[in-house]
Amino acid sequence: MKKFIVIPAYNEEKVIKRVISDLKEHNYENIIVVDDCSKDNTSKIALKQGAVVLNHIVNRGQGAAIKTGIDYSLKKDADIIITFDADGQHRAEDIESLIKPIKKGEADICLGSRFLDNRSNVPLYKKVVLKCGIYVIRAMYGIKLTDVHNGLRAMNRKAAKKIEIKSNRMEHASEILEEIKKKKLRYKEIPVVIRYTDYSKKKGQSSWNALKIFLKMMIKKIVD
Ligand SMILES: Nc1nc2c(ncn2[C@@H]2O[C@H](COP(=O)(O)OP(=O)(O)OP(=O)(O)O)[C@@H](O)[C@H]2O)c(=O)[nH]1
Ligand SMILES: [Mg+2]
Repeated sequence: MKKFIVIPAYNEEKVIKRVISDLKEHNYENIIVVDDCSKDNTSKIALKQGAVVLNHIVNRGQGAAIKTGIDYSLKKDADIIITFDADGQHRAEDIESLIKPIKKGEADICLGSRFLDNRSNVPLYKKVVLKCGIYVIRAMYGIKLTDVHNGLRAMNRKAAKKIEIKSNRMEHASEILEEIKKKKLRYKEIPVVIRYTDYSKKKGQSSWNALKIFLKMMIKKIVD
């Protein structure tokens, strides 16, 4: 089965080399970095590491970057597409268990969860926001999950074709969940480790941003 790893990236020159080499060490070949008009050397380093680099000419957001990467992978006949963050928070070693149910034909999409076990050292403020998100998603879409904003996920070709990502920015994560429900895709949560480093904590989303994502989502739901 042809596996493609889609990595949305924005200003990740400090860690992108390690992220790509970790994937290569685990024998993943089709590594697609979608550089969203980074101001640093992310593209250059990713290219040097042997990734395919797709460039947005303006910054469009993580959702738009994932869509670009998925469209490209489908054109290249991908059977399984994995979305993987560029900031070093995801582990290549988790991909094998993530894609297992897809390979066996038991799921169309597998979602990584950091809350199915205690291996991820999630900061308290993140935990609170993410746990609240669980109830929001349950109430809005009727989907019961333990982790609703995890960038590590894998989907088969059918799911990748059916899921429409219209939100350019971070709201795409909940949009994907809404699409799972709407398009009646078979989904499964798989335990994964999310690494919290000083770098990722400094660079990642603030609680305020997370709150804004949920507010935007609710507005979208009301307007739709
Ligand atoms: N293409 C693109 N990627 C982005 C953008 N913003 C962030 N990213 C990438 O998306 C991934 C996740 O971004 P984060 O800001 O860490 O978001 P997060 O992991 O959901 O939040 P944290 O748990 O706080 O780290 C990283 O690989 C970033 O480089 C953007 O505007 N465009
Ligand atoms: Mg992050």
